[in-house]
Amino acid sequence: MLARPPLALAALAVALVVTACGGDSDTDRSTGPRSTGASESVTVVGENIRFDTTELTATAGQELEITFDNRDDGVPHNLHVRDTASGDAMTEITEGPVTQTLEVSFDQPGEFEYFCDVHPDRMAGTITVE
Ligand SMILES: [Cu+2]
Repeated sequence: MLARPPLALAALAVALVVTACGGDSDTDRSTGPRSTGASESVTVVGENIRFDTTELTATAGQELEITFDNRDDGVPHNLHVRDTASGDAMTEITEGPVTQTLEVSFDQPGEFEYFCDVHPDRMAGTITVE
């Protein structure tokens, strides 16, 4: 009977050390560089029938969340991205003001076009995937 409390304490001490180590590595993960599995995000504003950004970057194999902020009151726009890992990806053509999100990923490096289906000549850009 007398032997049990010290053993229990030893086990508790080991458990605390393990827990502390686990906590430390969690902290490292959240403050470290974003790596596999982490998603990237970016906002593209549509205003006066223009995209405010016509050059985006992404990493092959990583998800990119694009927020499209259509600020053109009463003007329909959408965001259409060519040749993503799952084919063309696009939001619905909707009159502004409206905010839409599109999640895309790319299998391999290269340059991929994005544009508005209503105004492809005026609203277009390139996503460079590394
Ligand atoms: Cu448009």
